[in-house]
Amino acid sequence: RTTLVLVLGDQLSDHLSSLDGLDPSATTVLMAEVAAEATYVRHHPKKIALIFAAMRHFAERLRRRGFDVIYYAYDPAGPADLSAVLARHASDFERIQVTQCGEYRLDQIMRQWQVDFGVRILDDTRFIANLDDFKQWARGRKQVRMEYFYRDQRRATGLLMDGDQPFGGQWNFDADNRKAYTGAPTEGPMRFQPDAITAEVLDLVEAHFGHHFGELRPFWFGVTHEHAEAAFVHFLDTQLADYGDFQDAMRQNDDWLFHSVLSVYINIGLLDPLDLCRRAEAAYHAGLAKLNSVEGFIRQIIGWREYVRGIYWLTMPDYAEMNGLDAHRALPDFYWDDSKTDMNCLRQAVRLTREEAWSHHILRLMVTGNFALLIGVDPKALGQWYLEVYADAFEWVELPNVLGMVSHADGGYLGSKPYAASGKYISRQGDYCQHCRFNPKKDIGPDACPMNSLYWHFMDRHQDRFAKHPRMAMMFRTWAKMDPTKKDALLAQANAFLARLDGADDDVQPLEL
Ligand code: FAD
Ligand code: DLZ
Ligand code: SF4
Repeated sequence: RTTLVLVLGDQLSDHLSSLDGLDPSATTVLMAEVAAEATYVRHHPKKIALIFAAMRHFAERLRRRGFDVIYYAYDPAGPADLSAVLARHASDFERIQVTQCGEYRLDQIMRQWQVDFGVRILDDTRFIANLDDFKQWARGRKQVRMEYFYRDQRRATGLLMDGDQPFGGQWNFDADNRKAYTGAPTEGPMRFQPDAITAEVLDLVEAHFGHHFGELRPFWFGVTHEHAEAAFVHFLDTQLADYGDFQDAMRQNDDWLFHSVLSVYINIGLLDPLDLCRRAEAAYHAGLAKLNSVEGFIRQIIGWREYVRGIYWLTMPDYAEMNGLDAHRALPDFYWDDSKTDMNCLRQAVRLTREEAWSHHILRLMVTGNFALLIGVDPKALGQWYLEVYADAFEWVELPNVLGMVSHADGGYLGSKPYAASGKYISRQGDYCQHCRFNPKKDIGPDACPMNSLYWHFMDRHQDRFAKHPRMAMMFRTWAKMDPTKKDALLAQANAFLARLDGADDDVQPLEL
C-alpha cells in the first residue's frame, strides 16, 4: 500500500476529501484514540464515548470497503498524540494525506506535519461554503451579518427558492418560531442500544474519563451511519412538523421538545448536512411540515452552522482572545453541579447537560449563556465550559457561538446587540418559572428573580456602549426614566447577589433586602 490517510474522530464521512477517489487496495487508513485529543479539555464522558465508538465502527466500515486500517485503541501507555502516531508510520508510505481539521489548535500541529512528514492537507468539502469564498464575502465588511450570508447560501444551493425569490415570499420566518409549548410530552430523539463494540468503549471511558463532569450512562447516541440515518428519519416523521413553532420553547420535564439532536451526528461526519436540508425541503413539498419549520431547520444548517465556521477560520487565533465587554468573573460552581443553584432554569439546563451532554439552543443561549453574560463571566472560562460539556462541541462551531452570540466578546462583529434578557423572557417561553422559588414578575425582594436585577445591572454598567443602539434605545429610555430609588434598589439587589455568588458559590440563597 502506497498511500496513508489519517482520519480524525470528527471526520467519519464516506466522502471525506482525503479518501475520495482512492483505490482501497492501495490505501491504508490510520485512526487513533489518543490522550492529547481526549484530554485537551475535560470532555464530557458521553462525548468521548460517542467519538471512540463511532471511530471504531467507522474503521469496520472502511475495512468492509477494502481499506487496510491501522487502529490505535486508547491506551495511556501508547502514543500520546497524533504526531506520535504519524511518526510511527510515515516512512512506510509514499503519500500521506489528511482532510483539514476543525480546530485552530490542531491545524497548527498539522502545518508541522507538512514539514516533518510531507503531509498533504485537503479542504474539508463536507461544508457547503468554501472558506476562501467566505473570506471574499466578508472582506471589507465592518460587520458580517448571518442573514445576508444565509440568503446567498439559499441562492447557491437553490434550497427553498422560487426562481431568484425565496419560496413563500420571505427569506426568514423566525418571527413565527417563538411559541411556548403546552401540548403532550414530546417523544424526543431516537435512542440506540450499545452493541458489543460500544459496550467495550463505555467500560474504557468509565475507567479513564469517568471523573470528568457528566454522566456516561445511559448511553443511547447512535454511533454508525445507519443509526444517524434512522435518527434523521425519526426527526422527519415525529419532530420536523412542529420544529419551527416551538424552536424557542423551554419546558419542565420535557427536555427535547422538537429539536433534532442531529448536531452530534452531523459534526462527526455521520450525516451530510446538505442532504438533510434537501430532504427537509422535500418534506415541505410533500405536505408533511410547514414552511416556518422547514425554513427554520434549513437556516440553522446552511445559515448559522456554515456562517460560524466561516467566522472562526476568518478570525482565529485573535478571536479566541477577545473580551469586548471586559468580563472577568469566574464561572459559578453550579455550572458543574446543578444541585448548587435554586434558579430553576439554570438548574434544568445544567442537569440536562450533565445527563445528556446536550441541551437545546435556547437553553445554551438564553439560560446558561444569558446568565453568564449578565454576571460578566470571563469568555475564555465560558468557552471552555461549552467545549467540554457538549457532545457536539468542536471549537469551530462552539467558539463563535460563545464569544459572538453569548458573550458579545467580539465587540459586535457577529451580532450587533447582546442577547441579554431578564426573567420575563424565560417565563414567556415556557414553564420553568412556575417550578422555581423565585418570581419572574418581581425585581426586588427575597423572592425576586435574580435575572431581573442582573439584567438592569448589565445595562447600567454597559450604558456607554449600548445606549445609542437603535434596538436598545427604548430599554435605556426606560432605565433613564425609572425612579432613582427603584434604580438604586435594583443595583443593590444585583450587587448583593453577585457578592454572594463570588463569596459562596454553593449558597445562592434569596437575599434579605
Ligand atoms: P436543532 O435545533 O435541531 O438544529 C438543527 C441543526 O442546526 C443542528 O443540529 C446544528 O447542526 C445546526 N445549528 C443550529 N443552531 C446552530 C448554531 N447557532 N450554530 C451552528 N449550528 C447550528 N452547536 C454545535 O453543533 N456545537 C457546539 O459546540 C455548539 N455550541 C453552542 C454554544 C452556544 C453558547 C450556543 C448558543 C449554541 C451552540 N451551538 C452549538 C448551536 C446549537 O445550540 C446546537 O447546534 C443545537 O443545540 C444542537 O441541537 P440540535 O441538533 O437538536 O439542534
Ligand atoms: C474530540 C476527540 C476526542 C475526544 N478524541 C479523539 C481521538 O482520540 N482521536 C481523534 O482523532 N480525534 C478525537 N477527537 C476529535 C478531535 O479532537 C478533532 O478532530 C479536532 O478537535 C479537530 O476538530
Ligand atoms: Fe429562572 Fe428567574 Fe424563572 Fe426562576 S424565576 S426559572 S431564576 S427566570
